[in-house]
Amino acid sequence: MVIETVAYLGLGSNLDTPIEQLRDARMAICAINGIEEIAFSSLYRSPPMGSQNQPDYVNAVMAIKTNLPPLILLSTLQHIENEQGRVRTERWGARTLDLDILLFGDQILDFPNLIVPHYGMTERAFVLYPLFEIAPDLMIPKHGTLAELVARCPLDGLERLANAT
Ligand code: ROI
Repeated sequence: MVIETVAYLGLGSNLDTPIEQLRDARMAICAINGIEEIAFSSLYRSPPMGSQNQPDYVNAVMAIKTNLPPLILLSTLQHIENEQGRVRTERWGARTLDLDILLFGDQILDFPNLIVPHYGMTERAFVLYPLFEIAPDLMIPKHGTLAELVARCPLDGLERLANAT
């Protein structure tokens, strides 16, 4: 039996033409056997969280259907990050491409290298608003409705860019 799970991924970049990084990442993710895209949010520009001494980010959220187990999905995404020449200068510093598993079905996962729901997602405008755009009725395990989290989260300078498609 093949178990299909709907997962939500966060994409972010602030180096090396971020819009292209996200577009290439989307194509690479869609090309993986066992992953099917369900939805892709608009692109959003956001001021950096963490060190202010870095360019603005471009962020988006993608919904996928997958039959990959979570840790295989994680290593697949890490491979794509590395393939796209990921530069990561410091913790909370600039990066070429960041791919995060935000949600994996309604599962709560606590592996040493993978915590789901993603630890920072519930208070980050650049995750919550794009997610709300593609899945307004979502429940976040341990945190309640996405709508409530969005209502409590200031925009923090987040700006919607042109449609990704
Ligand atoms: N800040 C923004 N705005 N967007 C990100 O994707 C992002 N990613 C990060 C840190 C450095 C925390 N700041 C960010 O990893």
